[in-house]
Amino acid sequence: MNSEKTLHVGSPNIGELEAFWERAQFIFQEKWLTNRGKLVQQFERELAKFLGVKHCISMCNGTVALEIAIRALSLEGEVILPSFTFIATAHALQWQEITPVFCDISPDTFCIDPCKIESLINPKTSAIVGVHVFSRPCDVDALQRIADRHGLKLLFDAAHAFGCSYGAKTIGGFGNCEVFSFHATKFFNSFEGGAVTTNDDQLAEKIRLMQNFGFAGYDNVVHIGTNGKMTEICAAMGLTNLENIDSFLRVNKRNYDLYREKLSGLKGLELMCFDEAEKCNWQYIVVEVEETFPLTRDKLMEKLHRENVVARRYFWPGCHRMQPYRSKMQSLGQRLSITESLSSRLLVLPTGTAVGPDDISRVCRLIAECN
Ligand code: T4K
Repeated sequence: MNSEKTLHVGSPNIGELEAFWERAQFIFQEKWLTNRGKLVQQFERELAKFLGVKHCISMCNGTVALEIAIRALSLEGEVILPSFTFIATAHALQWQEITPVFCDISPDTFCIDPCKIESLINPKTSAIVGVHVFSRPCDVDALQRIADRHGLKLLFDAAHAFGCSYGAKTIGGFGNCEVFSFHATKFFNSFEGGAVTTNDDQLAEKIRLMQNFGFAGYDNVVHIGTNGKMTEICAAMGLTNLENIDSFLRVNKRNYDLYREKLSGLKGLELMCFDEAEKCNWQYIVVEVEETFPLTRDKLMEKLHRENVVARRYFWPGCHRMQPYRSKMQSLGQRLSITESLSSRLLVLPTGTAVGPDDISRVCRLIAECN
């Protein structure tokens, strides 16, 4: 067994623990653990400010945030989304008996390809869900134009894009609403957590009610709802990590630059690039393993795993080839060629504050040995 330190893709970014312990003490002093406590309220205010959006409604996780947003927008029938995403995006729709209609992605952004959407629209279509994959934004303007032309709702899954921008505007205020995940593995985490952000007052009000069983006051239920609440300890973690966001960013950028330097010149291996004019969280180190590389992507991953480098092949094989959705796609006879090709060639490498320069040298040395 290899004794070298295990390196993970999703090792959490954790801020100053002193500040976290202080907040934890405050929670126990107040004896207020959940149900819109003071820390959750502060968390929502600070996040809305950070994201430059009017409303931020915190949630227990990103999946429930998606489910509530979908419900609050009254989506039904069919919804168009990329297959190249974490399975939660598709499940959040199917869970509510809405049919996910998978669309191919653009090879330039790895996000839903606006040119391929309109042929999928029919009278049953109620919305488009764009996913800002690996910190890079969707073509928001093109998606909005299509949504407007066909009278469709537009929702963004922004789980990967906290602190990123589109057209120099921070992601969070686009479409009807955007949904974040603050899972441990995300750039910005609150252990588990999520949020829906929007500039629409009425939608925000509805989402807030739905997140807390529809309660408006102690005994007054005015809406159907569920339990999507964030706890105080999660807000404590979120507030602490928000204070440390700049240092997370610095480490991620340093790591990205090191990977770029050490992987440059390797034949058949392409590091995913970012638009330097946009804000980016640099949380994803994604390499494309081309046919000219001596190992296949899967063989390279196996080699790295044997050496305790837990690289991940997100989002292989694509939601449309996962068991719950596969048979439906087969019956439609549809293929998503870019999704299928990219998902068989992309590999995500470890980064984040738990990964230092020596670790990156080790990962790159292992990759270079194959070349
Ligand atoms: N939309 C998108 C586009 C998403 O990517 C996600 C979640 C969602 C929606 C849903 O949001 P949430 O409901 O999760 O808030 C992980 C995460 O669990 C998931 O949150 C994330 N996307 C997805 C991309 O990655 P897995 O099944 O790959 O997790 P797991 O346990 O294999 O962990 C990933 C790596 O992180 C491992 O190598 C171990 C490491 N790790 C993990 C945890 C939890 C750590 O080092 N420390 C930790 O505490 O899904």
